[in-house]
Amino acid sequence: MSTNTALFERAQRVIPGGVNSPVRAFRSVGGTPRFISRAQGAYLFDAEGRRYIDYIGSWGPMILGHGHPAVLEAVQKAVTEGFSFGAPTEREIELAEEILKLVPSMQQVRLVSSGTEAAMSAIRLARGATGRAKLIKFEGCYHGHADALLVKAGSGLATFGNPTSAGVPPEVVQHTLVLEYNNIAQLEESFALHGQDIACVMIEPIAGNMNFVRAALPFMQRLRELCTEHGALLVFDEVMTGFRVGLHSAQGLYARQLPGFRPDLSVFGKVIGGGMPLAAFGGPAEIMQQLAPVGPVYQAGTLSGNPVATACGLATLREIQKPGFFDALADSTRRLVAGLEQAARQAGVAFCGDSEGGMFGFFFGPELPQHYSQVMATDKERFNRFFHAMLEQGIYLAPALYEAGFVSAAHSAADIDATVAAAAAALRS
Ligand code: KE4
Repeated sequence: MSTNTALFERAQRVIPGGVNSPVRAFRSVGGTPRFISRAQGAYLFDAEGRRYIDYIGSWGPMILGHGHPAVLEAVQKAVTEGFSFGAPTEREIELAEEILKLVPSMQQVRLVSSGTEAAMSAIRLARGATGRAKLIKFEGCYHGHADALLVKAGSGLATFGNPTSAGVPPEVVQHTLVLEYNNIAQLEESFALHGQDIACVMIEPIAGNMNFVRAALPFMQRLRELCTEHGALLVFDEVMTGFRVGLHSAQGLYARQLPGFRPDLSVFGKVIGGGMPLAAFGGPAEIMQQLAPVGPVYQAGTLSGNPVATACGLATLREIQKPGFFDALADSTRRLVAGLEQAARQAGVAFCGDSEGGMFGFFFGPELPQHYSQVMATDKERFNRFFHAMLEQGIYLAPALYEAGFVSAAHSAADIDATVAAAAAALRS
């Protein structure tokens, strides 16, 4: 049996950083990543045979838990029928119809293979549909690694972003403006300066890439108004929140509080693939018809709508629609956060948390951050100590203070209680 350390050393010889996605390398928290050999229900098992209660859930997709029988059965049947055809299938129609049934802001949807691809394509579509070039995103929000989105705030609102990654030429991000999340004044000023040139505003409605930060209602309402006033498209990046924070995603939460509220375009991923490579973007038919082969905006993908991935996603979406699914999941997640907060209070540690549906976050600080700089001002050193103390007790949390956590339907009350007990011990250390 190889140890995690041996596997990590071997991996680093053939894969950059030993991982195929940076956050998995534990660089933010330090230490050796766990190489997972299998998973079942709420649990991961690493190469050394250790069991962990899983609060990553593959960064969101595994809302049912690992190895759900209905999903397994659907995928096993699909693979016997064929892995990929490069031709349309009925199941792509079924999945599209299922997604549109649950997302009334969309009349058509295009399936792709990753959240990055979906977000990148949504921006190209917004630019094509409006004939404009500029886009607004918010500091701390992550929409995948397309060049135009790897950008940090410029110096002041009049200036556009600077690349956050090597290999992205400045001219590629010259049309991207980065604002502070929840900052209405900056929204007003940016639209006053650039309103007629803005193709879209892309936002994580609950920012899971800042751990867990909600867009405040007045902010979201003003954002919707300004986009409408200036003819810019409001794009909800629901790759993480989609079918995770509720059956009707984050946009359903805002529509309940702001009657008639809807984004213009939406991006989905993670849960809709159930753990297989599948993502999507969609919106009103008049906008979606701008996409090839009907319209002038090109977008394509060899494995888009892959028959095995659509089987996995469809089985997952059918399960989460069962009566009481999200009530039970939300209760479980709320109990977890309340337990962690209670443990922190008893330990005299500044700590706060929040959750929506099966997604949660927590911070070592006195109050919930409203934007990126407040998130980064929380106690990172304390977070990292807590992360490792929990990992040692068999609790696998997100290995970075800016990442969200995820509970599945497979997490039992005993799992939640065990996690809270481990936190009490970890917070005393
Ligand atoms: P992917 O290309 O990784 O499928 O999706 C990109 C993406 C887009 N939009 C949002 C809101 C996202 O959260 C993501 C990806 N999320 C990260 C977790 N923060 C995936 C984990 C990783 O990068 O390995």
